[in-house]
Amino acid sequence: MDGAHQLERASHCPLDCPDICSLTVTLEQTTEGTRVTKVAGSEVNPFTKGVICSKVRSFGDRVHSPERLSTPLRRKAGSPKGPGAEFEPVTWPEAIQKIAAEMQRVRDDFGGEAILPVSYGGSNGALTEGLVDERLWRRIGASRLARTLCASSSGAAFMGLLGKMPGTDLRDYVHSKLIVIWGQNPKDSGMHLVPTIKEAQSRGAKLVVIDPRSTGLARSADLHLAIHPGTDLCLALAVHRIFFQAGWQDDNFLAQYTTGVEQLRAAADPWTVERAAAETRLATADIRRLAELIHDSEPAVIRAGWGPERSRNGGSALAAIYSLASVAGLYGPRGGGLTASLGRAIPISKEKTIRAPKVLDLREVSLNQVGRALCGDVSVLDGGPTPALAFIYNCNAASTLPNQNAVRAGLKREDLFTVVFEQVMADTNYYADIILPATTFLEHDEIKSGYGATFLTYARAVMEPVASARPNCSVFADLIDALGLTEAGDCTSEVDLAKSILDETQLSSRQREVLGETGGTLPAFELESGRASMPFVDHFPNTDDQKMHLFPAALDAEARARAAESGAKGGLYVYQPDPATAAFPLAMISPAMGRMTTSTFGESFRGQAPLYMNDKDAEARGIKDGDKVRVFNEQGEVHVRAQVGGRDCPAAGTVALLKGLWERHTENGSSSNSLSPDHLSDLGGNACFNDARVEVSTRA
Ligand SMILES: Nc1nc2c(c(=O)[nH]1)N[C@H]1C(S)=C(S)[C@@H](COP(=O)(O)OP(=O)(O)OC[C@H]3O[C@@H](n4cnc5c(=O)[nH]c(N)nc54)[C@H](O)[C@@H]3O)O[C@H]1N2
Ligand SMILES: Nc1nc2c(c(=O)[nH]1)N[C@H]1C(S)=C(S)[C@@H](COP(=O)(O)OP(=O)(O)OC[C@H]3O[C@@H](n4cnc5c(=O)[nH]c(N)nc54)[C@H](O)[C@@H]3O)O[C@H]1N2
Ligand code: SF4
Ligand SMILES: [Mo]
Repeated sequence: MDGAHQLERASHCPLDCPDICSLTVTLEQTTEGTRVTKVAGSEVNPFTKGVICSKVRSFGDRVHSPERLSTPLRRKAGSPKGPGAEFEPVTWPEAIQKIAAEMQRVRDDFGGEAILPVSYGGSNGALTEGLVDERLWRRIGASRLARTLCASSSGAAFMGLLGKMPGTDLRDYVHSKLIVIWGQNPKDSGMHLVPTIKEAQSRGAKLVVIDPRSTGLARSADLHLAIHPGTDLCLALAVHRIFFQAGWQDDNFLAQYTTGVEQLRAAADPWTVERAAAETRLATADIRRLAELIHDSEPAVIRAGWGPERSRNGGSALAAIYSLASVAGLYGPRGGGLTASLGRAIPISKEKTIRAPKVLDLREVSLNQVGRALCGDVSVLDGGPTPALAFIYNCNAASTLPNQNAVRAGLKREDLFTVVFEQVMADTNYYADIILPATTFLEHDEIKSGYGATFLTYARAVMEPVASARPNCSVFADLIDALGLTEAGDCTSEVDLAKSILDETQLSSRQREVLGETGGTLPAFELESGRASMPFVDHFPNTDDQKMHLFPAALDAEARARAAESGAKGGLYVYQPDPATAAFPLAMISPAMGRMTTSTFGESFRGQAPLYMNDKDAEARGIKDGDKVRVFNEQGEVHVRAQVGGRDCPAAGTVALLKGLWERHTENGSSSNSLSPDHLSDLGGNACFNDARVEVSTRA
């Protein structure tokens, strides 16, 4: 093109992914504006080493997508909410004034708690979530939101046992002689671990994969345990019991660095290999082999993923897995130990920058129960009013929240005023009264603390916002202004907010220098020598006595209270049985897919998603590969085609429908979340997506 001008800019990927890649973005500037022509990996991040996933290589397609929002929109008068709703453009000042007026009205009529913010972690770091938005919610007295959609079972378990403490650095896995990938699928959801595992394998490491599906990594493993979903607790406790019975436990480590081993041992005692085999549907010999491999290998490392946390037993399961690394004495040698979900390279401090006090007595709604909350179900309203205004941002709620039919029914309420602040025309938008266009990470500044690769990054926008899209912080600042809630000293510009956060996070001057003013990556836990800091060698649990608590009383009480809600007996390490019934015997899981990040990029995923089924389950139901099927339970139903056997096939008794699907990706517009229950996990109140139990039949 005439007069086209190319330039390259450094950035970082802040998408919800453990890897936090460093990027080089190529832009073409013409008289018509700036276009992203290439996104490539850069060498700045030593873990991702210039390699990135295909989603982000084509990120220009998202930035310039025909489905990208270019202006604020309002629902046309008379157009019903939901799929097919029609919208018309409005100006930014009109949209802001309307939203502010509605917030004021709702607060006057029903109280601030009738305003419900609904947000999660789309592509969001420290500048775009929980900052100026949080300032608004606190000042206006909105409902608090328990953002427990993900990583809260594992987070609660990790915090209770170890406190905030980095695990084994993923780069150190090359030194391992045994790698246990427990409920993670790095090929699709954190790809840079795969070459590290391959490298370790080429140096003689053995690989164990614990996953109901026959993933690529599982097929290349020395031992694949195709566990029944939600039963990792039984497996982990059985391995503990084998260790204790054989006297394999590392008594020196346990005495020096832990408390509570006797209680853990008592909890494991009933879990004979035979009992665990019955619940997990694994062979007894395989369970024993797992224990033997862990005992015989040094260094051995466990990578605990997110699969095991998404069930009623999620917290206890993860706690038992974390404990296993200590009972087996895996810490010490480089390449040994455990890595968990609780990453956050450097915990970022934002309280002073938010500039509004936390109000703990405001009612709290669980993000997992937003559907029922919007429908006015008092059992999830915590004594507060039914929401009259929902402000949805950083989250494609109609796709990603459990109990999808309740979410949709709630959002269809005509007496609910709904704002959706989005980058593209996602499913949730169709339920909005006002839609606001948001910038992508190439158009706004971001600070991100990685949760897998342990780096802190600071990246400035590489281009001007597309059309009239705006970053979260400036939109929330405008709303605060329009509501008359601005206070002297509030900072609102991205640069000032970033400076304030970095000051508050108390980085040393050396760290600040490494991070730089843009494009910098700060390794969080590196020693002067350049070696990654090692747990129980260089750093220790962040608990009151610096020891790991294998049986924290607070977690036991929490799990007990959760079980009591449904009249069951519970506690830490107490297994809650499989929720299958004769009518709905199959477990349905909804794992991550490589081409999307939960529902992000749905606009460019053409075609439909299959239901993955095991040959045995298909045969028992007369279903053949490619058949049209109906997947259903008491909560909802999904119409898709079956993919029987083959890649990523689940074990018999389990079916899989990928997470994050949009309406267009199934025949009846419903996704796995129409089948996922909205009860909460034993610890941390996590979503229990994988507790869905279903039946499958053919359809015409
Ligand atoms: N491309 C891509 N990358 C992503 C994401 C994405 O959607 N797409 N999502 C991001 C997010 S939000 C997260 S939280 C992480 C998640 O990263 P992962 O931990 O990989 O999460 P999942 O895909 O949910 O589950 C991992 C594996 O657990 C298995 N699994 C399911 N239930 C169980 C169980 O009960 N026990 C065991 N042992 N395994 C089970 C599944 O079959 C799956 O292969 O990935 C992040 N990265
Ligand atoms: N059935 C089932 N459902 C699941 C899961 C499962 O395992 N099974 N996994 C769950 C997990 S692990 C997670 S983490 C959640 C993720 O659920 P969500 O947080 O809803 O994640 P995304 O689907 O990525 O949607 C985020 C949206 O935020 C928008 N966005 C991104 N950046 C910005 C920004 O700066 N400003 C604004 N205003 N918007 C922005 C994106 O366009 C995108 O549409 O989904 C959960 N849903
Ligand atoms: S989504 Fe993950 S793998 Fe892809 S570029 Fe971002 S950080 Fe890297
Ligand atoms: Mo997640």
